[in-house]
Amino acid sequence: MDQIVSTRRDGGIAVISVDNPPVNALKHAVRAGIRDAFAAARDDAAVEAIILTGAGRTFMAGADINEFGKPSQPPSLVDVIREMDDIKKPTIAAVHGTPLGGGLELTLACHFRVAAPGTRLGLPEIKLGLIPGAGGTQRLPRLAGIDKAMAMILSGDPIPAKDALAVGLVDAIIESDLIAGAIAFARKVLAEKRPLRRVRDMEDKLGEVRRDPQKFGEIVAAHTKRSRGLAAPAAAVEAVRWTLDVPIDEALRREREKFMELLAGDQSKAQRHIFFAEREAAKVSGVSKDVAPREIRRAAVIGAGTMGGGIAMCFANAGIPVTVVETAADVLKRGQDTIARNYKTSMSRGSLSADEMERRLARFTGTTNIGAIADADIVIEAVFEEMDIKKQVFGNLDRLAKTDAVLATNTSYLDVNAIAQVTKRPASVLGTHFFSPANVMKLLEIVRGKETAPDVLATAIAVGRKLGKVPVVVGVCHGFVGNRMLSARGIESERLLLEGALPHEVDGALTEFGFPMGPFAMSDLAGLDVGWRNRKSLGVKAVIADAICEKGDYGQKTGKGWYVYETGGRGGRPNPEVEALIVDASRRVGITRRPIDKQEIVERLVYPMINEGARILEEGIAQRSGDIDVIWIYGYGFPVWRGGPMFYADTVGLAAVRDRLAALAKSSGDKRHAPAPLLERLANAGATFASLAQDKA
Ligand code: 3H9
Repeated sequence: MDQIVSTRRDGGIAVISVDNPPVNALKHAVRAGIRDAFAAARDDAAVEAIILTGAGRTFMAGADINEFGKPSQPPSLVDVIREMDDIKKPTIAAVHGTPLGGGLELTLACHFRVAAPGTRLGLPEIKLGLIPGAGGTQRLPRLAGIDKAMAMILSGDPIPAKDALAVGLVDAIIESDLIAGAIAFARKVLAEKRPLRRVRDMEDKLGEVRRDPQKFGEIVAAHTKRSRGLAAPAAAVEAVRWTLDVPIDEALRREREKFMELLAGDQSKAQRHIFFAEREAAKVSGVSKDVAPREIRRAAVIGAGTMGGGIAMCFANAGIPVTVVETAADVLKRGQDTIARNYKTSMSRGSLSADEMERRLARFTGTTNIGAIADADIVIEAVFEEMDIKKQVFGNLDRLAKTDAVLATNTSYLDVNAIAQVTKRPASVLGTHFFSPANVMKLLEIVRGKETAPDVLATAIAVGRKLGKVPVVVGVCHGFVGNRMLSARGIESERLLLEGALPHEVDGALTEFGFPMGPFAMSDLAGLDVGWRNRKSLGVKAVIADAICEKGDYGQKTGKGWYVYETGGRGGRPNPEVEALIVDASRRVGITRRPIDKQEIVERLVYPMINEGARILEEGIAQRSGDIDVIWIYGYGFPVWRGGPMFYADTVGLAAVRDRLAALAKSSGDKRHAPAPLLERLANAGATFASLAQDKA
């Protein structure tokens, strides 16, 4: 334990090093160790300057999130920082890896900061539903200016060392050995007798906004576009504003108070749950840590349509050369043109440089010869969602791919086992369910077939991460986790219309709940014809949706669907023809329409999803409830501050969810709403979905 924080001396320079793998989180022993080490160096007359650094892969990546919600043990980080602030010898933070959150706040209590190249510095608290709680909202604006600080605090995204240097957050980048460089830097500071300015005393960078208070509003507007429903961004803005007109000690006290308030709130609990759930999702039963993923040097994608093209872009973006195979030259060309257009759009928006675009484009090889997949380490088939076509492609892949290649089918619904069976190597086959647009959406459902080998799964997870996705492993069933739950939500949407709600009311209730859009706006975006074709093939009817399609109105692409879309206008307005259709449909089925409030709408759409989630858990299609939450947050826009559907159910109380579903099953006569046995059991025991994971641990 006593080695967690150690001090070594190099002449008059004390080097304090923190060693708490994996990310040097600032747990109690670390905080106490840093405080003691600084006090000892401060009181040692032979020490002239003090360096703080982190051992292993990173400087301190923040407070220990595992300690949140438990009784705090002194010293707090605020106490440690207060003592560091008063040290009269030069203090220097030497950072590498990811100095984040409380870690970055520690550096702001030093007189100087030096960084290794490749360091990424940030205040990610907002992603946990928090604000920086150890001075970050007061010190970062003083050091880097309000605009930059606000961007960092509100996005939570880290910035590279060179940007940090440009804004004054670090004083030097050390190209050679970090510690040796930091010691040399310290000696220079001593030799030049450089003044020791505390960040808390710096005022110059606040001047511009103080003189022009309107600027503050402009900065806020630029950085708060995506904060609907969230408590932390508003708190962060308020806190940064204190830099302008509240004495720093009072501002620091208030910041701490706000931090504690947010920490105790439901939103932060939900976001912390997702932080851990996302990492847990990478741990898959039957795939131990020592299963080595196969090496992926080259990929191939079959199909250059919307999905295939998007998936191929993911590989090219991640630096992996990719062969795109199509059946005909003109289809291939169309796909390649779309890819090039997408990159050009990113370039014109400034998110991609021309050089980088060229590098990415150079990683593509287009061909109509499927034999070209022979050198690919992973092949992803992304052809039509039709079993026969997919089976045919897999027959070819089996014949042509390398013996150790991973063979993936990109599918939203189909039986991966049936596809694997047409090959002589079902152990190498799995499903990948990318979400559209594949180059943008973060979620990747990885479908484990009954024979998929552990190292094949490990490879898919590793590839997913390399592509910047959040991979979640699921089992085989119709629609896997996400779409199967989405279908459960769909059951009630048309019924709500027949009983008295209108599309914009249903959508409005869900957006108010926190979804980016409701089911009707979503199907207008996807195209109503997609669902219509699917229903026709299954022989099912949706009275109102079918009637809209029969008019030739397919949503946004035809200018009319559930809503009417004016050219150039943003979003749609209610479609009077659809409203007439709905009212007429209610009359025909003999329903007297009634007003339906938002709460009822949300319950009737969200609870059936939770019910289906419970079935999915019980069948083992998802390994844990947190996996389902991650899927819904990254793939379907479930509000992150509600923690995903299963976490949300735990918050509401499973007995209440169960009772509501039972009542719904009775009133609708729809057996699908009958509470799932797992939900019933947990509700009776007064337990939660989260408790299932604890039982397993
Ligand atoms: C804060 O600092 C509040 C202050 O303002 C005020 C305080 C008063 N705590 O992600 P990885 C674990 S709020 C505990 O797979 P990577 C993680 O769970 C905090 N554990 O690696 C995982 O464990 P396991 C602000 C943490 O290389 C393992 O480390 N800081 C913490 O892909 C590896 O993580 C943040 O929000 C933590 N803070 O990414 C930083 N961080 O192996 C959050 C990580 O058992 N962390 N773990 O699953 C990150 O963003 C990434 O983990 C990081 C590494 C970039 C550091």
